Amino acid sequence: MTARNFREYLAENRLPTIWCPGCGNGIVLKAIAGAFADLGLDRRKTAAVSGIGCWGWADDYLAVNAFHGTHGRALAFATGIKLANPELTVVVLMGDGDGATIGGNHLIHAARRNVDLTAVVVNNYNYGMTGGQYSGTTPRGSITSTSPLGHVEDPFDLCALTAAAGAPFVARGSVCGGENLRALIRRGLEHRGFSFVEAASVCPTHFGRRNGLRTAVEAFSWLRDHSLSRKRAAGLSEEELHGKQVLGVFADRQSEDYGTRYRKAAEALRGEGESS
Ligand SMILES: Cc1ncc(C[n+]2csc(CCOP(=O)(O)OP(=O)(O)O)c2C)c(N)n1
Ligand code: SF4
Repeated sequence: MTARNFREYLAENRLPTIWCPGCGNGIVLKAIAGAFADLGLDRRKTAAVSGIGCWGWADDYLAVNAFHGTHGRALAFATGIKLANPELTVVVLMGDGDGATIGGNHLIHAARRNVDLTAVVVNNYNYGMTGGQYSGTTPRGSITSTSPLGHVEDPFDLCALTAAAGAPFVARGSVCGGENLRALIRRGLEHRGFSFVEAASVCPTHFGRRNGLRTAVEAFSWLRDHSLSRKRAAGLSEEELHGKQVLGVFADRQSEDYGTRYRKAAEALRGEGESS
């Protein structure tokens, strides 16, 4: 494996992106291209599968095979793509609305099945593309276009959710630490089985603006001030951790992936057929 330059994995002819100035998406895009480069992935054997949303546009900017599916269904398409062509490295790009709200059921079942995919969910705490409605990860008390009085629900902790559903590799990084995010995505890609990497991010245009963060710099500062490492989080009470993003690796274990088990079962059946 030869490390390459991250630019080789960017479709530079499509830049600049359509994303708002100050959006966190660009940092995650660079982290993914960087992780591909670190592993020297063959672009013809790499596929990016996305759903719908601002982040769902990301596959357009990656110089690898791409499939742009429907909202909430990226993991279903990605599962089919990986099973049909196990040689592919498949990365699945979803927002928190896409991957964890409308697509929440696909997320927990992909984790449980342990399909060999790397899911990168950009969590910007709202539906960016459609005007900033609340999603399954919007923090309690936040103002969104559909919670003008302050959101009354508690959010999913996506890492706890996917780890509990059985994902063998689970991690959370942040757009305030692009290099760390790159390393987590690289580890996810290297891990055989379902890897879930959450990128805590910012949507200054909707979530930021409605919550008193007047500029992208203020939105990034908010995220930085509300994030802490697992080490620092250890020992803090639930109340102290309320509204905080805990960054780190939450699961890292080996478990035979779905495709391998499926192929073994099919081969065993074929063997029985030949001997009878
Ligand atoms: C089945 C379906 N329902 C709703 C929509 C409208 N829609 C498009 S993008 C989106 C939300 C995207 O939010 P998220 O996944 O968090 O991504 P972001 O835009 O924040 O990156 C919605 C509701 C759709 N395209 N298809
Ligand atoms: S609306 Fe939000 S998520 Fe979408 S591009 Fe703009 S800042 Fe990014």
